[in-house]
Amino acid sequence: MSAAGSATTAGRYLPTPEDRFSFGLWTVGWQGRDPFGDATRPPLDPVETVHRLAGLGAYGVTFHDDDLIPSDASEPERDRRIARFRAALDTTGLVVPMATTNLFTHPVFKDGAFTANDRDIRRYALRKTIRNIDLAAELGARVYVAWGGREGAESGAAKDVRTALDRLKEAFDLLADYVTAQGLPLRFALEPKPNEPRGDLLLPTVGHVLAFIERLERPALFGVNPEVGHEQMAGLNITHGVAQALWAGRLLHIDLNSQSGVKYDQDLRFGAADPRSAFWLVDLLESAGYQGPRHFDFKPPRTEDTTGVWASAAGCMRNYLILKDRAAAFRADPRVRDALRAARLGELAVPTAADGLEGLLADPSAYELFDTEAAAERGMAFEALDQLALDHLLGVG
Ligand SMILES: [Mn+2]
Repeated sequence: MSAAGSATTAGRYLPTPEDRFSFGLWTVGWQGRDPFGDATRPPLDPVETVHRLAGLGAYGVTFHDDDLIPSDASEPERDRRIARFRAALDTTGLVVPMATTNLFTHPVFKDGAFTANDRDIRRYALRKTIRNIDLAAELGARVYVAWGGREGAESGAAKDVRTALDRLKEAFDLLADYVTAQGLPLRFALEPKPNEPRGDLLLPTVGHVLAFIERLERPALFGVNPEVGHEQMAGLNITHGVAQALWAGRLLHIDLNSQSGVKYDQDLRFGAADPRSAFWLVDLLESAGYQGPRHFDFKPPRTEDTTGVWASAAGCMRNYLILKDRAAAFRADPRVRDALRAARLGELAVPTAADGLEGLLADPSAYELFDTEAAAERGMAFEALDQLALDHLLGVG
């Protein structure tokens, strides 16, 4: 390929605000501190982050309360920091689609926040959350994410899980009462994670969150915020989890990153470690007409300096756009349409018994005359279909 050709190809994958890419302040702002090593990078000013993200083509920025305002800041200091942040948003046109609360860093939350055994800590956690909900709404956020980073346990008797779920329900019912009473246009997206930092976390997977929401007093105000790596840490298929959230009408937000298998939470840049899984996820989000932000919750590895941080952020968006392009080419390929037909995807869309239970019971072809041996002999033709997907993913479709 000529140099001009490469430049043209690169230009095709330049993000714009219409792509609805957003980043958390804590992602590019991660200083590389891990359980074994100190920070490798200096702190990033949130105002600089807003300008850099806008320059890269992002449309949104998100934050935990403590990312923007240190928890020990005075009132005037808090106001000053919010004013600077707001001015940067106004200058760049970046929006705040989502905000969240840090209920995990301060030692006070070592046994959890909404499910801490200590009642005073639970009350403080609720007030801290409500204070940031007010700021989130002021800045125009429509989604409030809740990740219970410390809601869990390392040992069996330390947490009565059924009672802890009562307290978790109580907390979210109170928060839903608050936004309803204040008339705030916010909905809550609960974020599952199986473990880390606690040995085991409550609401470990998308499925647990979907079931939990059904027990809340105002379920219409709740949905899920799946994170790619969190489902993969549990060995689960993220695309299937997101599909079930969409099916339930509860995909309010999504955290895109990547992970290489069942291990610690890697938070690699989107598409980096698991491009095949990322391909199917992008294919799903785009074909399902998901309208929410494409939010990157990743951590540029601590090997990177500040230049590497922005290369990593740009890579998240570039990989999404490449995969979107590859998925669209896959769906448009006439060979794929034939392969989908051969794999009988259309038949899955036909109700199994539109003739009703009576029709099913009266139909001898459904049982008495059904040739199980002949049906068992039919090949499903999935391999040819999957190879076409892989060809498109690898750019030779
Ligand atoms: Mn993560």
